[in-house]
Amino acid sequence: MNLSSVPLSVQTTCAYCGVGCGVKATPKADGGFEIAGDTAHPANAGRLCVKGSALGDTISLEGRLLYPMVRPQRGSDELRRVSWDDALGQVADKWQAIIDEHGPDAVALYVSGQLLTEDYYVANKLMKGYVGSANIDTNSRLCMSSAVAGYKRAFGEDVVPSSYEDLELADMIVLVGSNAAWCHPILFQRIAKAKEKRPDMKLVVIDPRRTATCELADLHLPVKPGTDVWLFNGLLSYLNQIGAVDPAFIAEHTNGFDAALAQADAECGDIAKVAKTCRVSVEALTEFYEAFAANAKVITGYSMGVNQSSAGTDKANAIINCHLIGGRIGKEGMGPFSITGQPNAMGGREVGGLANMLAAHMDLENAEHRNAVRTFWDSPRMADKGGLKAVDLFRAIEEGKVKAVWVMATNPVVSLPDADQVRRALAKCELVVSSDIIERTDTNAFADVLLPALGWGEKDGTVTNSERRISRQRAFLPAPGEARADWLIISQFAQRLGYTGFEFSSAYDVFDEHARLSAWRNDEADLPRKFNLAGLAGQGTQAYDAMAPVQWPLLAGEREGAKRIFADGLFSHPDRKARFIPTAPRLPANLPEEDFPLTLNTGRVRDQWHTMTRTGRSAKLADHIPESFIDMHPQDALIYGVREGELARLTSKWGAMVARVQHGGGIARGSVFVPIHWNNQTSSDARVGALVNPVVDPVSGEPEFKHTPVRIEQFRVNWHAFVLSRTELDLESVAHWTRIQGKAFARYEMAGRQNIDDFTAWARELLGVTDPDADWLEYADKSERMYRAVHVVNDRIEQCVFLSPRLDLPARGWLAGLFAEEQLSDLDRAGLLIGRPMKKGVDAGPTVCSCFGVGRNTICSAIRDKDLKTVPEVTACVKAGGNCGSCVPELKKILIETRAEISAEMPA
Ligand SMILES: Nc1nc2c(c(=O)[nH]1)N[C@H]1C(S)=C(S)[C@@H](COP(=O)(O)OP(=O)(O)OC[C@H]3O[C@@H](n4cnc5c(=O)[nH]c(N)nc54)[C@H](O)[C@@H]3O)O[C@H]1N2
Ligand SMILES: Nc1nc2c(c(=O)[nH]1)N[C@H]1C(S)=C(S)[C@@H](COP(=O)(O)OP(=O)(O)OC[C@H]3O[C@@H](n4cnc5c(=O)[nH]c(N)nc54)[C@H](O)[C@@H]3O)O[C@H]1N2
Ligand code: SF4
Ligand SMILES: [Mo]
Repeated sequence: MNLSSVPLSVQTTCAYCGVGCGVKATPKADGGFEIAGDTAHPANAGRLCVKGSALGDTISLEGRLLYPMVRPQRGSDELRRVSWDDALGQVADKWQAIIDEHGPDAVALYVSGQLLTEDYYVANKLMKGYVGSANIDTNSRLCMSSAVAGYKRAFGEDVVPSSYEDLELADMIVLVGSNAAWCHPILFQRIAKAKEKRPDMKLVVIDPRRTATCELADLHLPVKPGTDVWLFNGLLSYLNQIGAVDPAFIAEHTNGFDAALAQADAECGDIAKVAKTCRVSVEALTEFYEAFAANAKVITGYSMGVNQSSAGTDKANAIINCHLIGGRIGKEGMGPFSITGQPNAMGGREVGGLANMLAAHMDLENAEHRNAVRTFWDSPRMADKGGLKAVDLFRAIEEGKVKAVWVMATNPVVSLPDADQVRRALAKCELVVSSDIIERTDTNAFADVLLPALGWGEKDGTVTNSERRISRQRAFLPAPGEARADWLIISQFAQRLGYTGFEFSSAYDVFDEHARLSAWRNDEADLPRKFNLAGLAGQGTQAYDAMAPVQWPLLAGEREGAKRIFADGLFSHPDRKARFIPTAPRLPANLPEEDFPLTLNTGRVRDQWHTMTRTGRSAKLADHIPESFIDMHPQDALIYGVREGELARLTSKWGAMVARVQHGGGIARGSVFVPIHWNNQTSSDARVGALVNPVVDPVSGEPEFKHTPVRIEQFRVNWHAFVLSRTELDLESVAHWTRIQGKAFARYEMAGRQNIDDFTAWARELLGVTDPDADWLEYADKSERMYRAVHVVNDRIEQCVFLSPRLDLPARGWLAGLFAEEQLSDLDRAGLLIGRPMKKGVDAGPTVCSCFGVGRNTICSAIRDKDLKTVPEVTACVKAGGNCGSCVPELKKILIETRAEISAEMPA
């Protein structure tokens, strides 16, 4: 890329979630970039959530993988830098040797919804059209493969029929298994705004947990985990009973109604019975059913609480059935809307990223489709059967059936279920290659060859968001080190293998081929697909570079794509009809039992992204939830002998982890919730994937991430401590630790078992201070076994450590502030030794608003002192919530709680 041609501001797309917000990156005088929302982008109209706003914090080169590396010895930490030529040569030789000896199914690619469409397209072409094996699967298998399977069963094609706008036009929105307030914040804000304008608009949230999303809901149904099919079968039966049916639509445009209804009636015809099974009140369930029937314009949005289940595909179809019965699909304000997670989950679906799909919405198992693609690609060897799905793929690797795996843009040692099995598999695999932007990850630790990819801000191409809108990601940074675009790495590899058809010279070349394939034979009667980018084919590099966000389908000559699909009642099955699918309800595959009495639910927190390789580098994002946790009901904690704030070990049949117990207030008895983000780079023992059962949905192959039986017990330690340090620590002697990124320092929360006799010696060793003359302040209370020490260099705080046998350690926020100061004042030194700030009001409490760094204490005090009564008043007073708005649901909760406290204190 020629940087002199880069305009002052570059319009690109956020690197994170499937909302797909437009971002404007503008260079600053100090060499950094100002990141702001793009007002011209239809997804966000200028807004960004807290993760998007912090993108600028994650573009530094610290920790980046910048050169191709090989690991001379398995299991060793040592990496050797090699040339691209060498690296690709080594991989190609070994790869080809394995194919020659064991056939094409002995090699595999494991890719990601975080690749650009261009990268994804080339990877698929290579495997399915040239290597001749469909052993290419993606982390989207773990994410929305159930939604894909549900759409395909119902519509004959994987098509999201609605647009974001429909969420604003709906009279009722049902969010099933979606914590949109934290996971799709800008979409959630659009819903919140629409609801503000039209307070009659109803929001129903179906989730076993009371999440931040529930703060906006008119009705929350805290269903028993895994019972969604009962709930929606019950709804289908109810809608039929009261006549909320469109008989003409059913007759003309669908098949299978009678069978689906009979299935629903059989077990779910009685509201009281369904309520009991789902563990919700009959009143609440009736309210939901009545509202669904009464409001024609209903959008049902669903996400991981639906997809990540051994009944995920049935859950999706049970929902779609309820829309089909009233013909409520593809029209303004209505439809079953799968909300995708990753920035390019949808692009992956277009290129056929899953092992059981073919490019451009064609089917691998369909000979006609295979022929069409073969001709288009002029491919020497087409795969003719589905490949291994993610969980099976890593099993086949451990069994030695797959002997080479190339992982791209995903971190399976953290994110797959039964994650210790993934470690075993990779340790056994003959050739492990990883393309990543970060050098040290849990997965890279097993790679023989590491290939440096271009990251966000450096790479060029397209992504498709949840509403089928294709947006450009554009580079505004030069390529660092020797990093290369993923599509280029794969193309060069393919050429080394001797394949022609990979002579792409730019992302545009790839995109154009992808667009042409989407239109290829798409007008023939036996091959019609809704997915069509004909209007973007042959547009030329300039138009591609300037491409505005656009939805598909986009037919030849069209400038704007379709907002809605299937309004004409013509679906993609051969008979052009949609299908009702009978969904027989069943419980999760593994249920709690004596040894494992609790159900483990896993998911996301507001300010972290997946395995934290990027968001974990931002101090701003670390504040909201600095450590992993086990959220549980206080009564369960009492029963199992664990206490809030203390560490506990969770164990399942598959693995174990350690984290801190918390009572967030939103969990029903019998369940615990643990975030997915922490891993071996950020904590000693908090990788929750190790516990997750590897059971998958029989249709989609998506794992059951939300329901694993576990037990909990105390994790006994003799002391708790934390360190703030400008240099990295060696944590060998510590029983449990978490590393938290600060501004110019790292914070370590830790706990240990060993008896510490000599505090000073222990602390100096931990902090790596060998100089006996170092400026070292300390305070020790031998009888209380409390200790604190501060290491000062040139009058500036360098490190500090605080230790106690209990959890009564001082607030970290105040200490973090001292690291921003060039010089410690006498007052600061005194405060350090007594373990609390000498100035008043400096403990802001846990961060609520990450954008402005506003803590809970500050917010509560303002509500009390200024008698604030609404969220806008709080924002006006303390700024919290005034930028990205991601914390507004939490502000609302704090406001309600504090106002309740104030009224309780008032004299009667
Ligand atoms: N902050 C943040 N945002 C993200 C991501 C991130 O890592 N961090 N990742 C992105 C990605 S890839 C994805 S896939 C999305 C995920 O977005 P979401 O699906 O909204 O997020 P999760 O937290 O995985 O799970 C959603 C909810 O499902 C509920 N649930 C569990 N079991 C059941 C059940 O049986 N029935 C029902 N109805 N609900 C259940 C959980 O309690 C949880 O609150 O988020 C995207 N956005
Ligand atoms: N227990 C549990 N596990 C889960 C889930 C759950 O809810 N519960 N959710 C699942 C879901 S929905 C998802 S989507 C997965 C996500 O899980 P992963 O995909 O494993 O998580 P990420 O951290 O996003 O991994 C992306 C990797 O790609 C690297 N990377 C970033 N940009 C680029 C690039 O441009 N090129 C290349 N080559 N590499 C890049 C990053 O450094 C990182 O190592 O987790 C799944 N696992
Ligand atoms: S909602 Fe946030 S994370 Fe998602 S695309 Fe928009 S700014 Fe990025
Ligand atoms: Mo995902």
